[in-house]
Amino acid sequence: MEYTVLKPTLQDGIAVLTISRPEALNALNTKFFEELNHYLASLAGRDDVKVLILTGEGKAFVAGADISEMVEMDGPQGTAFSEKGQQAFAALEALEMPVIAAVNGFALGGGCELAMACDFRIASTLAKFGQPEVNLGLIPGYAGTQRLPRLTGLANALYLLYTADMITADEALRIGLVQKVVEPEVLMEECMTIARRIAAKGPKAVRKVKNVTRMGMLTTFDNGCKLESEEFGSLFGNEGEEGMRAFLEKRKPNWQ
Ligand code: CO8
Repeated sequence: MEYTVLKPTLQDGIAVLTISRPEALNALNTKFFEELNHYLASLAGRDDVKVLILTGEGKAFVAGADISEMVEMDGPQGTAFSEKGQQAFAALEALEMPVIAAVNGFALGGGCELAMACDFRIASTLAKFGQPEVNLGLIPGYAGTQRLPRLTGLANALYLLYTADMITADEALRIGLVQKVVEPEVLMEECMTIARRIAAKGPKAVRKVKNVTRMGMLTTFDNGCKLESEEFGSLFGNEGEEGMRAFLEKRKPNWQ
C-alpha cells in the first residue's frame, strides 16, 4: 500500500510512525485508518521491531477525528466510524512490542485517544491535551471514556470530559496522563533513548511484561497473577536463564 498520511521508518529495531497531514493538524480521516490498519498488520510476527514510536508532523500530534468527514454522517455511520476507530486503536494497543507516543503538539479528542492507546506518553512542553467533544455536542468515540479514567482516575477524567479544557503537558503529567515532559527540540531524541534502553532488555521478557500487565487490567487480580506465574516460568531455561547467568558471570547477556 502506498502511504499518503503515514510516514513509517525503521532503524536499528526502532520503528517510528509519523502522522503527516499537517495542513489539517493530522486530523484522523478514513485514509488514516486504512493506512494504520495496514501498517499494524505489517508488524505481526516482526520480532526485529523492538519498539514503535508514534508521533505527528507539524504543530499537532493529532487534533482529533476529522470533523469535516464526520459532519456528513448519520447515526449508524457515526457508530460504525466509532467502532472502526476503536478496533484500530485496540489493535495498536495489542501490538506485541512496546509503543511510545511522542506527543509533539495538540492531542485533542481522537488524538488524545490515540495517545492513550499507546503504552505511555512522552510530551513536548508544546503539547496540549483534551477531550473537547462536548464542545461539538459529541462524546469521545475511540474509547476515550474508557481509557482516560483508567489512566487518570475517574474524577480527573470526568473533569476533562465535562469541561473540554485543553491542558498543558505539565498538567497532563500531574494527573498521570503523561510520563515525562521535555523541550520540543529533544522530544524525539528522548523517545529514541527510551526506546533503545527497552530494546536492550530481554526481548521475550519485554513482550511478556506488556501482555501480562495489559491482560491483568482486563481480568481479575487472581487471574492476572496466574498468568504472571505461567509467563514467569516460560522464561526459565531460555532467555531468563541467559539473563541470570550473565548477571552471575558479570557479563552482558547475549539475547538470541
Ligand atoms: N478535523 C478537521 N480539521 C481540523 C481539525 C479536526 N479535528 N482540527 C483542525 N483542523 C483544521 C482546521 O479546520 C484548519 O483547516 P483550514 O486551514 O482549512 O481552515 C487547520 O486544521 C488548522 O487549524 P486551525 O486554523 O484551527 O489552527 P489553530 O492553531 O488556530 O487551532 C486547534 C488549533 C485549537 C487545535 C483547533 O484547530 C481546533 O480546535 N481543532 C478541533 C479540535 C477538536 O475539537 N477535536 C476533537 C474532534 S472530535 C473527535 O476527535 C471525536 C473522536 C471520536 C470520533 C468517533 C467517530 C465517530
